[in-house]
Amino acid sequence: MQDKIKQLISEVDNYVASTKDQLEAFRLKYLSKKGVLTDLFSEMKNIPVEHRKDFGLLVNELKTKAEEKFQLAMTGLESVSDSGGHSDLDLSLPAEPYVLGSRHPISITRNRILSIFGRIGFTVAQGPEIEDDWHNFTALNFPENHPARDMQDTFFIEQREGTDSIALRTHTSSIQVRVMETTKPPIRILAPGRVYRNEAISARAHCFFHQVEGLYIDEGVSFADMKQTLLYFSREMFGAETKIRLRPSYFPFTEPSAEMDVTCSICKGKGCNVCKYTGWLEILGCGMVDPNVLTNCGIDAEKYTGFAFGMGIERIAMLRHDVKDLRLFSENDVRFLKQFSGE
Ligand code: 2U9
Repeated sequence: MQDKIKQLISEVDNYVASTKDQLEAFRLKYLSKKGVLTDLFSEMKNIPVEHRKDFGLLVNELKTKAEEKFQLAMTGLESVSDSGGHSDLDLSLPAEPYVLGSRHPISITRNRILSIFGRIGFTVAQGPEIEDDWHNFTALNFPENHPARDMQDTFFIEQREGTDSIALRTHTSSIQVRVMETTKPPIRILAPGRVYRNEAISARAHCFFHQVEGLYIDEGVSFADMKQTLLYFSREMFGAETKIRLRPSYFPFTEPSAEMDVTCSICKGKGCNVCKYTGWLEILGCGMVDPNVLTNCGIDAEKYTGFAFGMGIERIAMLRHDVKDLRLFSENDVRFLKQFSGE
């Protein structure tokens, strides 16, 4: 009798059901009320007491294996049709879609700025983040004792006597110096990129941020050209009704220099807490390229003039998206980042 059960166990082990009908036959043979197992359990009382335990263990093994085999085969056959064992899977259906991330708000804002200036002929230039003193300071007319050249303001990598230092660029103007050194005007470029300043990190300041600077050099370029170019940019960026105003300022690399405000796009110039009830928002600095800078970069300052401007991308993104803390842009918290979509 025990040999018979062992043979049944081996049969169950090797059993393969290809159709639901075959599996039903298996169920009827082993697991139904009139099946082998019911017979074997009722046989138990006829087994001599000294063999009953071994008999019981074998019948239980057969029962467990038959049940497991049935469950497994059932799951396997669920996707197989009764007629001929073809799969129900439709392999032509599209795959599960990938969950897409979203572009970073700094990239979205930078791309909008580049696209607006791109439409009036500005191309994009790039340069290294680690710069020498000449391209970051000296060529741009920074006096030797200017505070930006101080450890307090700039991250120096190698600080040497005189004007031989290596530092993380403090503005993307160094890109424009490199282009001017190697290109004959007309020059009409944008210089986007990350810049570094030795500042304590807070909601309003960070040790790195992003800029877009622009430079236009040709014969006869005037302050009026700059004003009109920046008015075009402001209207494209902040809306067709936007007005601009220029306030006199000072930068070592431009003369004359100005800071530019746009009418607050939140309150349309009426005054609100974003513009601190002035109706105006400061968005960029600009000016006519100082003739010393042209000369330093090998451009004839008698023949050519040019204008330049620079803006912080974080500042523009904060105004546009009402972000109150600069640190959010560099913390990579997806709850913040996934709120932005677009270009
Ligand atoms: C060259 C000559 C002149 C670029 C300019 C500014 C004015 C300016 C600031 C805005 C906010 C920097 O990001 S910020 O902190 N920039 O105000 N930048 S003119 O002038 C140049 C650049 C290159 C060869």
